[in-house]
Amino acid sequence: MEQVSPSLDHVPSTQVARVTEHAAVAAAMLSGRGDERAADQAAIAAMRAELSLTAISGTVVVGEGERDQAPALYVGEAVGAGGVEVDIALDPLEGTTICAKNLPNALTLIALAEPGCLLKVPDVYMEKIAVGPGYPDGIVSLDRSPADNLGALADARKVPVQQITACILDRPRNAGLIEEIRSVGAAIRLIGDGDVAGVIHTTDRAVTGIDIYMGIGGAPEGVLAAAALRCMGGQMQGRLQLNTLDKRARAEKMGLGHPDRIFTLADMVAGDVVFAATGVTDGNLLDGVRMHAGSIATHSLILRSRSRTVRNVRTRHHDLSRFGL
Ligand code: VTB
Repeated sequence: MEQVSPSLDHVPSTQVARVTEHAAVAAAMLSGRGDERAADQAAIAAMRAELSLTAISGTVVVGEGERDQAPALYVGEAVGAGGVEVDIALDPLEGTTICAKNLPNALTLIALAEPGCLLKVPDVYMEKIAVGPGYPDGIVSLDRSPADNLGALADARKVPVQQITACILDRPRNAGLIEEIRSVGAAIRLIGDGDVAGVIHTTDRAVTGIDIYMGIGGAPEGVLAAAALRCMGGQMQGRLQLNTLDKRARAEKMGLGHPDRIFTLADMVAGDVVFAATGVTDGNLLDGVRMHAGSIATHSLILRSRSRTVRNVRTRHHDLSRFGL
């Protein structure tokens, strides 16, 4: 019989789901407590513990930071119990502030890809533009003005631009963009944090009301968002914000090419990828963790690019010892 080498296909979705579920429960136990650091640390520890039981030989390529700044899940860290070789992008708690304040859309995130298939980015900002599936290729681009991009989207949807809603991080660095979008008459959903959720929300505008994600957020979050879009369909571009000599030098050392280079979705994530997200707090697409007497409920999205499988997984956990309870 032909020998089939183990691949990402052999990593069960449930095993990947457990990683984000465990981190979500740990974070949720501290949500609304006003302590971002405690929630983040709990999520990191839980994700790391669950990864250590997962049958993979993983390398973190997008993680909690460089080895000297992050004690756990740092870039380059080897994780897993041994098995299929994968590169990993993760964010044990995307939206530490929203979790601490118990606001919508805090998530735990992980993406597993074939080795070499995730873009290694420094921890800098990235200008992003993303739309969901169903539009002609190249409908939006960072090369074009916001007005042109919104106009193209409105034309494709056969609606006036006033019916387009862009999701943007509420930051002074995005103020110019916000003004420009408002001047053409489109609506804006301003979010305090959590732009991976913002990008994912473009994939289901009927539910979320978001047509397009725009503006400057974190580069690691850009790669994670690209992993989700690769599985769900959609288009995305990113441009690193290398506004200091030090950042330029770091990017050059990482072989990222010209500082103004636009990265396409395919540049950010290639090959097969498995993506998992679990809701920590309630959100537009995922419910947050619910604690019940004797059980805990979680809601996750598990995606696989090769098969375009979209799993919406609601889980009741009765073995609470797994979460240290
Ligand atoms: C960005 C964004 C994230 O934090 O990294 C942001 O991509 C940080 O921006 O989704 P500031 O430095 O301006 O706070 C998030 O919103 C949450 O991690």
